[in-house]
Amino acid sequence: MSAPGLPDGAGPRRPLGVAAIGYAFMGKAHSQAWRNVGAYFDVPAVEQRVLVGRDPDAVAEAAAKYGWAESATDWREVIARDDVDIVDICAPGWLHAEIAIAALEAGKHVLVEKPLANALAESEAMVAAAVAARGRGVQSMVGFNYRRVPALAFARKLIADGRLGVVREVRASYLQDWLADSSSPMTWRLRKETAGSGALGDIASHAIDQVQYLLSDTVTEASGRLHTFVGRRPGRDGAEDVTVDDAAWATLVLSGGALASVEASRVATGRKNSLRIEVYGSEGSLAFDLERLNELEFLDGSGPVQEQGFRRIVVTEPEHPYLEAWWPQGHVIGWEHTFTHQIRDFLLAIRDGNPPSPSFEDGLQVQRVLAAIEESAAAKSTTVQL
Ligand code: SOE
Repeated sequence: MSAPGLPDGAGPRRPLGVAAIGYAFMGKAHSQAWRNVGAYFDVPAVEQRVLVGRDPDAVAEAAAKYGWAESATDWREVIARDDVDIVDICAPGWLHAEIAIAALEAGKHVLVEKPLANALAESEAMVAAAVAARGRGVQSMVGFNYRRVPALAFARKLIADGRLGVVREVRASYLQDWLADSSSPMTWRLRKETAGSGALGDIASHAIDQVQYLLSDTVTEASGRLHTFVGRRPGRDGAEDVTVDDAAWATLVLSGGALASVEASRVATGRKNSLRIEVYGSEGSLAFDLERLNELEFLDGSGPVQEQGFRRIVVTEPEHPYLEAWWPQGHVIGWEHTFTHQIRDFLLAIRDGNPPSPSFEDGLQVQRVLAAIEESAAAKSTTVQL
């Protein structure tokens, strides 16, 4: 029998065994993707073998609900199992490095939720483990799922095809309001030791990844500002200090000469999940908002000027990225589909023996930008070269 998930050798493949670590919001989102991917896309067969979490009863309940054959509480035992080929890490960021490195060393393909880790040194160690594992045919990927929004994948193609000419400016903002209420309680996402940072690592990371992804370019300079508006929130034993930012702003310079502004907030009252991206080029422009994820605004500057203007493309045609697998043309998809697309691409990369994208190196590059913004914010008004 050939190795699971690797290109065919002598015999038939067995399904790839998957373990997911974490069963909260992201574990739930990834679980539905593992459950659905084979029904819609032509990918290697997978089996949802085991879901891992700390609370035995809660993880058993989640496993039964989300389609996992079993549950477990010890991730170390799980990554040692011969019937586990893929480890999907949906646990909070402070656990990413330890689990990912151990899983890669055990020869398991690894998908890890964004951001890659909470600290730069951890991310560097993860990249070293990923590079060593890649040499043994073991793949790794970081889950920036918005790369798999069809409209954004299509936007990248339009930019790569030169339809915007030379890209000069990008405005990227990711605004949410789930922390706008000052009485919202503490969570692990508001403590530096568990989350690393606030809006910066949680959602500015998506915006920064998009800027680099859409332009196929790299940030080389950053200056930034971080702010916490609600310094104390109700905790288990009374009011507790919030130790991360509520909002983050940055200006970035890309190696190709474009400038980008990035703004992220989890206290932007009224904005629910608005990842908004505008790209301005010498010959055209694009605009996208995640709250309307099936749409892309495109201005094609090649026609007569009196006929120009942004037009709304409804990105629901089978010719658009990922969409031929879903519904007849014109039928919209949702946020959860991006995770299914992500797993589709991960499985095809494993099947073909190709490194998936975004790689841990791409994740590290985002971490470098986050660290530069933090450094600049701490120094108040310094521009940091990457
Ligand atoms: C919370 O802000 C959050 O769930 C992020 O952690 C996700 O990455 C983002 O996709 C949606 O918002």
